[in-house]
Amino acid sequence: MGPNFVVVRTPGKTIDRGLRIKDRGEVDVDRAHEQHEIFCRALGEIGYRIVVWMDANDDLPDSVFVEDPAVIISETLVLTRLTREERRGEECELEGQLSPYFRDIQKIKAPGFVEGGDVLVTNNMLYIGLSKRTNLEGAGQLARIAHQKGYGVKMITLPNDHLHLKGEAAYHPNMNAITVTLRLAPEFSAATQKIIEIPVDDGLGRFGANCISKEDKVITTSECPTAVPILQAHGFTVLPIDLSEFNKIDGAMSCLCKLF
Ligand code: CIR
Repeated sequence: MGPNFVVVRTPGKTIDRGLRIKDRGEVDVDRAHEQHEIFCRALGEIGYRIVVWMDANDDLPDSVFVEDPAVIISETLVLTRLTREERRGEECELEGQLSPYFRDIQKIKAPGFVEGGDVLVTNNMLYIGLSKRTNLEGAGQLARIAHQKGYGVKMITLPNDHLHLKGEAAYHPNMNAITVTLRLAPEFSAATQKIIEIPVDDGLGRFGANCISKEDKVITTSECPTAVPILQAHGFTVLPIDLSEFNKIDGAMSCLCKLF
């Protein structure tokens, strides 16, 4: 149950020029590369197989965040439409790499915008964040595709200060659980999965609910130590890693890969 494969992309030398909502300090490019390698190793350690490892593209500083140009709903690959001009082009590159794995490929069309980071896909629902990056038109197109595949849809309007829905939530198929920040937990009150609430604040720990699991093993961000005992109490074996350089440009852990 749940995905086995992963696509990742090496960060470019221009990763320090990544978009950010607020200044959280300079990105150390070498450190970002080291952290990315550790992250990819951790994915392997918990049981994922990296089947696509894309080369860096220095012309697209945020292209390491392969989560955003696509949404995967079971056997369907939906190529999204990224809001920021600086990121346009990432969709085509990801399409070239991922389309051999999918028979059903769909696209979000103008004037719709969707970013994969706003879409939490569970076994029966799509939770779609309405944000500065995902508009109602794009979310509506995605909802129609999801309904055709038998999924329910819930749209969640995000607070202005947060980039994407998935920065605050993650789905854990094998544990039938969703980790979510305290402030967004009420949005998941009708979920059929167990809800694991993670307290975070805008400083350290803001991506504490965004973690990646396989079976009972979970990779968490070391910036949120409070998540560790909570996850352990729910039966997870926790592997914290440091992603500070990506966090500075608003990247949470799940942004760095696409699971399928
Ligand atoms: C951006 O602003 O687009 C990037 N600096 C961060 C993207 C993070 N992606 C994600 O949360 N899925």
